[in-house]
Amino acid sequence: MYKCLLVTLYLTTSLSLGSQNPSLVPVGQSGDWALIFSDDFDGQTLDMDSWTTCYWWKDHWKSNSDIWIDKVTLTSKSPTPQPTPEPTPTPESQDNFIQNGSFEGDISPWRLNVTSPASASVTRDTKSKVDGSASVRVDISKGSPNNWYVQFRQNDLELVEGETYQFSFWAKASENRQLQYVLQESSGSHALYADEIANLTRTWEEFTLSYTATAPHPEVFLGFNLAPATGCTNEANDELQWYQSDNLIVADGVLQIRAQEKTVFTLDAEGKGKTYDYTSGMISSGRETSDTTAPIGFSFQYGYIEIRAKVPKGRGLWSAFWLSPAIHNPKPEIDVLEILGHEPEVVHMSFHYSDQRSKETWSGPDYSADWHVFAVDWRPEEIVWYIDGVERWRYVESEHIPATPMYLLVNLAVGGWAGAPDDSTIFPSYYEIDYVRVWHRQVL
Ligand SMILES: [Ca+2]
Ligand SMILES: [Ca+2]
Repeated sequence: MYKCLLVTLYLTTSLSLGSQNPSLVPVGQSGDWALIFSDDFDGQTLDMDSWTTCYWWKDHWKSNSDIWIDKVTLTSKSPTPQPTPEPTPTPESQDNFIQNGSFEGDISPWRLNVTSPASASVTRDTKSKVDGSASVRVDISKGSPNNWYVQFRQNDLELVEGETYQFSFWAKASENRQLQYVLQESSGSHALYADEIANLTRTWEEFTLSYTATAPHPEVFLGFNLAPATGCTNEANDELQWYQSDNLIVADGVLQIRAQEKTVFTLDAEGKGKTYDYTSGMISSGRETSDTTAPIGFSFQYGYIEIRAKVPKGRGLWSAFWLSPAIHNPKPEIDVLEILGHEPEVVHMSFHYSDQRSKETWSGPDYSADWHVFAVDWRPEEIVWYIDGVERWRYVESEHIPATPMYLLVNLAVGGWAGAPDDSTIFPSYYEIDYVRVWHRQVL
């Protein structure tokens, strides 16, 4: 079974090896090696036949769902005193600056803006409503990298300086999820005057925000940002980044994984709204679904795993290269390389099995200053870590050595074990990868 697996892997990956030098061997290692996986990042974009760009548990963050909105009002909380007091009470609806916030009949004052690759449609729903004869339902069929890619809005509002406004609406969703509601400039710099996140459930609930205009705002829209950002993260480590594939840049034979300050809102594993202040990137040769019967990109059992990389320096940046089981168990885990940006001269080498962790560190030069080669030789009886071709740690408790196929992961996390970034951390920062290779030792 194991030999069949290796043969299959060799055949399926040999296509991508192209005209590469067949005599490539691991740095510092002699012997007879078969290259079973290789990516030199020589193309214009990431090779999506070799990699996925999220963890397999990204299923948690599915964003396709329906959202209902009704009874939208924008009122002036502290109306300007009238010179002539009006004896008859004014109906509340006359104070509403929103046209057809009840979604009666024609909803043309409203518009749904959808930017590719997101996909969504809007309809009136006469079956579920808070007031009048209908609500509005937005059916999101595809998420997007940015939270404003599906936006339901009404333009042509004007806010008076010094006035306090109350923005209210009722909403629910087909599953627990969120939306962001905003009062924003509709031209110029698109200044965001006020914004809040609403955590929607399947039950109608009212949401409000109030805003005092600090200046005259002649061109304003009231909007609902409906599509949580696509991507994933690793919540188990309290990491601060949201992984998105636009942070994976391939150019000049190098993959750059970019960490940047960018705010996205999305859902956590429980479906509650959550905002991330950073985005970054990861690549995995594993699945992009939790379904373990689905084919996996590349996994292997035993081999020599090598990366040539230049890690970023800076507090809060956590560069890693590691292996995880193809059967989606959290352990065992082999960490070829972990470097925390505030101590870029320290390489962490770790092996996790059941709830145990064995680790060693190696202090060398500033690994952010130049390219270095990090490798692990995973054999049935031992795991050996190499830095620039020199052995730096050896784990020999053979009863704990993983005997299960594993896949590759390369990622740049923000926060978590590395702690939060501080004012000295530079964004964007880049984790640069020249190549990732895996060899099998030929058995004669
Ligand atoms: Ca209504
Ligand atoms: Ca390269």
